[in-house]
Amino acid sequence: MPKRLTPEQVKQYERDGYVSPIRVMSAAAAAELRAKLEAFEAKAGGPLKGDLRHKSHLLFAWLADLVRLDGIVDAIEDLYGPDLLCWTTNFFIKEAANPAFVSWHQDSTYWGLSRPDVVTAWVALTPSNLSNGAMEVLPGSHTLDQVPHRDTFAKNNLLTRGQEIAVEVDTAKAVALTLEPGEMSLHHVRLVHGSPPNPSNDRRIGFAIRYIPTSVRQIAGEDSASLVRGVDRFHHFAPEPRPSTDFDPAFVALHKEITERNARILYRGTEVKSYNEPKALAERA
Ligand SMILES: O=C(O)CCC(=O)C(=O)O
Repeated sequence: MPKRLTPEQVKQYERDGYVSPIRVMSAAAAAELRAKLEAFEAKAGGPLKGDLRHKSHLLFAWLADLVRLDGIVDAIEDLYGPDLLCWTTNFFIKEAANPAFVSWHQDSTYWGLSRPDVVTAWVALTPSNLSNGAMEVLPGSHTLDQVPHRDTFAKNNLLTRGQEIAVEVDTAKAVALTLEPGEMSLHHVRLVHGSPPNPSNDRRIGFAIRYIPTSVRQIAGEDSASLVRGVDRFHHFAPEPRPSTDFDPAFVALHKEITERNARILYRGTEVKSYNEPKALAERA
């Protein structure tokens, strides 16, 4: 018996490559998380940038809690079993009235993971809908193998390399995953997805948490991950500690080291060496 998903939702994930929406916290709790992010941004003098958007659960204790939230991890366990790592996290923030977008892509393209047993929990901290650039998916496209992508490094593309699918996709079949604050969608690493810009007068904030079973390996370099449930009998990833306060200096140093190593995997074969380089920042600004 699944812990969090219904048997129909498990079947839907297998058939369509996604499940949405799933409530994981109240709207008020999501608003509190948004307030914590924006309190940090107010102090920092602007939107979260560069490497701070990646593996942010190693910097903010409240995100370390979020990646371990039972309401999320129980659903992941229903799909991939009891031994689970959070491989990475990424903020997808679209500012109000901003051209930032996400091109059609498969997540698996540059991640270097040994098998496509990887699921993203995309947690909405604001509404995400047709008026502010909600994520759209092509149902069933996760059953495709890895398809070719081309790197565009387009300025307003929120993806690391501005990568886009280099084959025809039938966007007429796309489904928008509309979410209220405190809801999440789940999507498979091979599912073709993307999202248009946000023309609305408020930000659209999503926090993408990438989970893998402990048996998955990294084949493109050294890597680390956070055990969020069960036991790691494989030790394919260096274990990451859990911060108990925000911006603990030891964690700031560790996060820098880990995101630099991570960027070397994601940007391999290009000139870019870090999320903080001008080329990488241009895409994320
Ligand atoms: O936030 C978006 O609109 C797209 C997110 C995405 O591509 C992902 O989570 O893999």
